Amino acid sequence: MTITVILGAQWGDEGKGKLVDGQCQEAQLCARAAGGNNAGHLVRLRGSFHLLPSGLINPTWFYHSLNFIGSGVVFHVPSFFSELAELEAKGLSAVHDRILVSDRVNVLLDLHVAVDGLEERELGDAAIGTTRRGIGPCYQTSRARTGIKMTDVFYPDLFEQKVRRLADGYQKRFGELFEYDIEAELARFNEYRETLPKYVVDGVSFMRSAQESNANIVIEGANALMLDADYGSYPFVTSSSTTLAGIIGGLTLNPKNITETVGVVKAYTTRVGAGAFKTEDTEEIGTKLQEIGREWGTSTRRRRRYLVVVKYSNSINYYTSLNLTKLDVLDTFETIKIAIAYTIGGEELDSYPADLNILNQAEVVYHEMPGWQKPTTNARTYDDLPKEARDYVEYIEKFVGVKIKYIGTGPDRDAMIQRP
Ligand code: 2SA
Ligand code: MG
Repeated sequence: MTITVILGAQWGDEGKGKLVDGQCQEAQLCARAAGGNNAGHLVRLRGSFHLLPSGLINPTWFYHSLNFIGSGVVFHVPSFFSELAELEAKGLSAVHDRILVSDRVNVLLDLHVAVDGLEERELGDAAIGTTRRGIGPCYQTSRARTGIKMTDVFYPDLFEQKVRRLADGYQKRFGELFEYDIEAELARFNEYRETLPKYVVDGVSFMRSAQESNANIVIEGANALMLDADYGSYPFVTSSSTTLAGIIGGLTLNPKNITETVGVVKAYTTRVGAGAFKTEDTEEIGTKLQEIGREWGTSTRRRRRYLVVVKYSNSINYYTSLNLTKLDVLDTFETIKIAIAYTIGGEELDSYPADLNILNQAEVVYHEMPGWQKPTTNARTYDDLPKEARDYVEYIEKFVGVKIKYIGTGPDRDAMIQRP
């Protein structure tokens, strides 16, 4: 049995999907632990999916594998069904038989989606830049103990009472701005009450059996460490726990069973949404990274610095290995500039600071390395890489103190170097 946990080590969009995809080929179970339909994978089949685990989406050749949405996830039922329908429309069969959902998930209502937009609006200039999918409000009601759990759905009166209570509260808070069709939502759940049971299982028992059954399990982290509600660049974070701890809790894993925790690190850094980004590069280099790196998201911001963040993220997740992605994006750069420390008045900060004001004052210390200026696209073995590229890889390994086991060298599924 193996459990491989795959986590984004920066602000998301590191390209976790490819590793998850590869690892799933040997797995019997692919699971998600936290977050909701704000996670994302853009796949070969040319769809974009946000809630379903990748094991269900990508491969056409491991129909035998099961997929599981764990208790820590906030679960938007319409997205669940529409993503399943989209997969079927693309010709994937048996998707309905290969996906299960924990009975302990919090149900993300359209009510939460409405509130997400209003809260962002309320924040004005200080808006978080959320995905507006209701993630924050759903985790809020969960922690306020007023949320809707999956089990509530099956008690129509209780369900209605809880939804009405929530809606009344938001109506008071937002007045006319709160545009929410409660009757339509309640009516949809009359349908879901019939269609959902097939997928819902006791999440704790399910994970216990899975771990006792000798299965190979791949766990797909959602979002990334720097978006973690406690350790990320607060308040510009998501509302879930995106750490290894969130994975263990969201899925009830026996920590001793975890065989590998892979941190996925992009060869350069980007983020979407708001938040302190002092050395963001909007000039030539940033633009070039964005173009070559196919960072198409209109709101994607790009930067070069990152090693301080990766080291910090390793102090939280204790990766057993790293996956460096999109190395080929750096192929044409003359020099590679890596942020290795923050200083204030010449004194080095220990780590990524909790206080973003301190971060704003800090100066960034860069380490410069010569670029390789040769194509690495489609390199398949470590020795295929130019010496300068290997030096870069080894510099990161030494700095972070974790082995880079996987190196992504292009968009193709097999454009990945795996080191022993
Ligand atoms: P939210 O909606 O409350 O979770 O937003 C809060 C902050 O978290 C950021 N955020 C993300 N940033 C990058 N990628 C995200 N998800 C997908 C991905 C994107 C997709 O992993 O690729 O589905 O295409 C993601 N989710 C949340 C957001 O920008 C806010 O800063
Ligand atoms: Mg994305």
